[in-house]
Amino acid sequence: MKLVIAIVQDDDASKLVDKLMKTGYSVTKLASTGGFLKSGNTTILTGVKKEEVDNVIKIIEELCSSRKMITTPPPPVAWSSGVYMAYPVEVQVGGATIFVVDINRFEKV
Ligand code: 2BA
Repeated sequence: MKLVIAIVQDDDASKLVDKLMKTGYSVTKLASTGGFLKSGNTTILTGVKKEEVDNVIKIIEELCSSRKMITTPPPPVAWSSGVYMAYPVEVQVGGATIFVVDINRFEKV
């Protein structure tokens, strides 16, 4: 069994969860925050059989779009008394960042 962890944009999360559920996969949706943009994204967890992983990734690819965002990165949490110059930057936020990890043991009690 494998755990597919997908970090997706909030705008794509609902339709992705709906599609995964309709296809028969169990899903957990977590509110998460990207370290760079410090803005919300969504992390989807789905535990599936090894042979289902490619299908899950295909569904994610179909429903999650890459978008350009122009943003001003926030200042570091702790910065000295120097002047902070904030420049807008354009970043390409991926459709999804996906990790597939082995599950050693899966129990429902
Ligand atoms: P964030 O960390 O908020 O990053 C949002 C986007 O900002 C990234 O899109 C990337 O295009 C850009 N970016 C990130 N760090 C940067 C940096 N140091 N300098 C310039 N641009 C930078 P994605 O790569 O598609 O990542 C989207 C979200 O997926 C990330 O949000 C983060 O929450 C997660 N993520 C991506 N790679 C990860 C990893 N290796 N481990 C854990 N989470 C990851």
